[in-house]
Amino acid sequence: MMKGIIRHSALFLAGLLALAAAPAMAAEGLSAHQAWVREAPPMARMLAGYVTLKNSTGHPMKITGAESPAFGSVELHRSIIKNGVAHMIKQDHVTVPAHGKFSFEPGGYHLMLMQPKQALKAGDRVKMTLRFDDGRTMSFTMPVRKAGAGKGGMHMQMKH
Ligand SMILES: [Cu+2]
Repeated sequence: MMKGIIRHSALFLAGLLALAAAPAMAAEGLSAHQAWVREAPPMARMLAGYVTLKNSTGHPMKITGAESPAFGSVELHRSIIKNGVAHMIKQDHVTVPAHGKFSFEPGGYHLMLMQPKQALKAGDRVKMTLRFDDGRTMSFTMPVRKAGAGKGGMHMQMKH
């Protein structure tokens, strides 16, 4: 009896470890890549998060919202330049095309992370959950990084 319980626990633990090690996947056929949150000054009321979503299915997937335990609220935003001025426009939804990808990336779409519950610095990790129009969700972890710390220039984001 005891032996059986121990074996069961070990299997359960192995399952948890496998889950933790697996690439972020949910709403089957969708995967999250290169997720990160841009580090901001400690008093910042808003941060931006980025991630590329790949859809390996034959149908589009519509994201209608997002939430994170690290923030009071999360919105889908798009940055545009209009008459030489940068604006951010809230999006009701964004769509990951069938057999395609959608990127939240600097200068374009981003996850607007509002009312941080505590100051975040490079090296911290936050959990993000995306909601889809069919009621499914997808969760993944976003590490906090300094802008420009990764590959690819972020020079256009810098202020001189
Ligand atoms: Cu924004």
